[in-house]
Formats: sequence, C-alpha cells, structure tokens
Amino acid sequence: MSDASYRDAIFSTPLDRVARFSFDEKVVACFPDMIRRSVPGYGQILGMLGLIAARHLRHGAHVYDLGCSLGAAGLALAGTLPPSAFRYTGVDLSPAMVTRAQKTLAAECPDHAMEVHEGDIRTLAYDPAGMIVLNFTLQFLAPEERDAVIDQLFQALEPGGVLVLSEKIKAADEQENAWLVERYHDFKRANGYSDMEISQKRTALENVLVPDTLAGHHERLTRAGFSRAHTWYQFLNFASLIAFKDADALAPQEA
Ligand code: GEK
Repeated sequence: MSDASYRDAIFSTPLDRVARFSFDEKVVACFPDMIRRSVPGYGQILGMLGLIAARHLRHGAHVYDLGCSLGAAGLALAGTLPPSAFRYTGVDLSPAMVTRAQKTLAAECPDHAMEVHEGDIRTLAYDPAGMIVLNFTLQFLAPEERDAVIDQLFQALEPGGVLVLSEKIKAADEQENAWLVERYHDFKRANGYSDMEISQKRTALENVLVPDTLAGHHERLTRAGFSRAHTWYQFLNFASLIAFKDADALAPQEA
C-alpha cells in the first residue's frame, strides 16, 4: 500500500493550542485523503481540467500548475491528453510536496514532459503559458498579495490562454454564508470527520485561508485584464472559474 493512502487524522486528538495549518510532512502523507474528504467537488474539478485543456490549449503549449501539491492536476491532464499535447510545470512552496509530486509524476506518466519545482508563486519568474491552473492555492496568499499574482499570471498567459481558478469562497450575504458553512461542516461530518476535527481544523486555518467572494474574484480578474470569466463550477462554498485572455491581446513578451 502506498503512503498516499494514509487517512487524515491530524486533528483527531485534542490539542491544547491548535497550531497554524502548514503543508508539512504530516500533511503530505495524508494529503490525497484530506483533500478528497475536505473539498467538495475536488475530483470533479480535476476531471474537467483535461476536457478544458482539450478545448482551449494550443497543441504543445506550456501549462503551469501553481500550488501543485502532489501534482494531481498534472496527473489529470496526462490522463486525458497525449504527451505531445502539453508541457507541464508544477510549482509548490512545500519541499515535502515537491519531492512526492516529482516521484509520482515520473512513475505515473513517464512519457509526458512533467516538471515540478519548489517555488513561491508570488515571486516566480513566469515563462509564457497557454494554461495556468490555480487549484485551491490563491486562498492561502494574504488577501493584499492576490492582485499582484493574478496580474502576473495574466501577463504570462499567451493570447488565447486560459486561467482555471478554484477556490473556497464566502457569500457576501451573512445568512447565506452561514448556511453554506454549516452544510459544508455536514459534508465533512458525512465524510467521517468528527466535530472536534472540524472545529480544530477551522481554528488552524483561521487567518491562513481567507476566502474572497465570487464577485471579488471576478472583479480581480477583470482588473488584471481578462476579457471574460465564467464560474463554471460551484458546490457549497467551493467554486471554480475560468478566465480567458483575448486572442488579440498583446503577447507576453510585447506587453
Ligand atoms: C491540487 N492544487 O491537488 N507558492 C507556491 N505554493 C504555495 C504557496 C505559494 N506562495 N502558498 C501555498 N502553496 C492542489 C491543491 S493545496 C490546497 C492545492 C489545500 C501551496 C501549498 O504548499 C499547498 O501544497 C497548496 O498551495 C495548496 O489540485 O490544501 O486546500
């Protein structure tokens, strides 16, 4: 049995002071289980990435997966597209994630061009790309840092390129938000998390994961220059957007 199948029990015992959440060795070991049981729609979103790429990616283009964790988006793309269709670069801040992603991708898709690097998406020198995947990563940056990253991604995208942005969101209306959060906790309970695990994880993520509203995301994408963005997926307080860079926008090197 591979260690990818470890069950997430990080918050299953009472901790006197719950530490801030971090992507360390402990989280990496149970990450596939944790994200599947904690993010509504995670598998469906991954499943759609290949179909979105098949429609929107220029053949042979470069794809970034930012905050790639264990490279799940890369695996999803390689599962749908042939090796000649794209070149993949995964980037993650966590060395433990990067090491595991490199091993997994080398073993699972040896014929595809897949690279994973340790890096900070706030300071990366971006190469041009036809598609950029930000799957539940922007939410971990401080709110005031998010505009600059989305601006950079717009610049890095080739004309005709797409950004897929998946995020935990909050509803602007307080009552609606409370309802979504309560049902989200029901979802986690139904997936085997105890009340204590739910409440301790919530404390650990306070000030680490600060969600924006859907309107906030759309406004940021418009400010960065994207001509169009659609919310193509929502399940409770989790959503995925696709943003399009006009085919006649200036190429990255001319911008
Ligand atoms: C998936 N996309 O499985 N630069 C690079 N990586 C970062 C940064 C940063 N500044 N901040 C956080 N990360 C994945 C899931 S998980 C989402 C993404 C979750 C990384 C962090 O190390 C972690 O691996 C990832 O972003 C967020 O489709 O755990 O809810």
